Amino acid sequence: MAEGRLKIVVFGSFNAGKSSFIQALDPRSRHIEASSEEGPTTVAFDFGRLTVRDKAVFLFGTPGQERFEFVRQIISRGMDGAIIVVDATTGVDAMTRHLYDQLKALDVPLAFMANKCDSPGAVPEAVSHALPGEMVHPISARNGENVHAALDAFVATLTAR
Ligand SMILES: Nc1nc2c(ncn2[C@@H]2O[C@H](COP(=O)(O)OP(=O)(O)OP(=O)(O)O)[C@@H](O)[C@H]2O)c(=O)[nH]1
Ligand SMILES: [Mg+2]
Repeated sequence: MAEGRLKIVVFGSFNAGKSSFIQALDPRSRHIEASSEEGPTTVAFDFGRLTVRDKAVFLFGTPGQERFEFVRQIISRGMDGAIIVVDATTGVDAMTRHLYDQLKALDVPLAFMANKCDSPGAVPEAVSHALPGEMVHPISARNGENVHAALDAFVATLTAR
């Protein structure tokens, strides 16, 4: 970790809410998107920054579409921690598992966000059950619920290392 700075990279399946999560944490964050049938989709990256526990936290959001593997590889360089955003209305899918396996192999500190908890169809407990032993924080990137507390808890684990 560079002194006083943390690079945290946000991963997750297409449409999980990665860009919305970064937007909720930093309203001035920047996003590079293209239009798709489901609305805007990230084609390069998101960038946000905020201060957490006296650290300058740099948040990089990745594209969720599988074909952007090369973008995820580039953005991942030098990360101090990784967050995987899971859509709690659809649960842990194959792409989430693939990202999880890749990050575990890198041995990078990792936390999960079970997103869309404002939605009546969200089942954050199912996300936790599918990921035994992992930190899973229920959040809503849409209304901002628990996003700052969840990031704060993750940063606490990074700075304690
Ligand atoms: N109900 C609800 N919808 C959400 C929430 N977060 C994101 N969404 C919606 O989910 C869709 C995808 O959100 P994005 O933030 O663009 O997701 P993403 O993971 O960045 O998507 P890609 O970059 O295309 O992989 C949008 O329609 C959002 O409005 C949430 O907390 N609750
Ligand atoms: Mg996005």
